[in-house]
Amino acid sequence: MASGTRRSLDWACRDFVGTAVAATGIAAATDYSRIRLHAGAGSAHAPGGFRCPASPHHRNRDGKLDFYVSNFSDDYSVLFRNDGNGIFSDITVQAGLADPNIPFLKWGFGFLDFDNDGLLDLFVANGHVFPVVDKQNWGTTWAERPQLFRNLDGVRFQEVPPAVGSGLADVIPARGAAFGDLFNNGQIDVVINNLDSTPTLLRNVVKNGNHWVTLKLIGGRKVRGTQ
Ligand SMILES: [Ca+2]
Ligand SMILES: [Ca+2]
Ligand SMILES: [Ca+2]
Repeated sequence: MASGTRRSLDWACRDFVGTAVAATGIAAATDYSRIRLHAGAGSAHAPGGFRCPASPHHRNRDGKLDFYVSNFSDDYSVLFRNDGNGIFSDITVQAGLADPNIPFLKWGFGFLDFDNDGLLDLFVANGHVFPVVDKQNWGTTWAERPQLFRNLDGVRFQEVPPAVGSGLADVIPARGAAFGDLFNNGQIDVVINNLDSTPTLLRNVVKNGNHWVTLKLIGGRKVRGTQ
């Protein structure tokens, strides 16, 4: 893991080729060289006390939780691959995630399988902190569109084009995002919280014939695997 301080907004652990659960924190400045793993506790720590659960119950394809950190504008967010033994490699460029998000100020994000193909995709909520950027020629804006990156093969991502009239084309002052299957139709939707304005609900309307399974858990807390 390379050292150096960057202005980071959000970070999370996730096996981006699997189905693990992530937790996020907010960091004003992250020195990546100081992020450290506590293998015994099954968690990772970043400066400022942010903790990322890495429960062994979260099954994934290689069993190793990877890191993603969202950064300020004029910088790209970073995807770290967990190589094991406490070694993380910056694979952002290799994954195709560097150039597309440099102009944006990235906040909340999440790995979700929006097209139900078994590969976790990446959604990022964007929005600048300085309204004055709209009066400058800095190549960025106060309100920004969110970004969705399709996971092509477990290694590379490709941005989904923001079709005119779709939620991906809306420019909003986003600060965070939450994910879940609203309407219980097997497709993950997104709710974005915006600064000084109403939230944005992005309904997933992808139709590709892929399938899903919904489980209804029953029983009390003593039932193994339901807690
Ligand atoms: Ca992994
Ligand atoms: Ca997918
Ligand atoms: Ca849904």
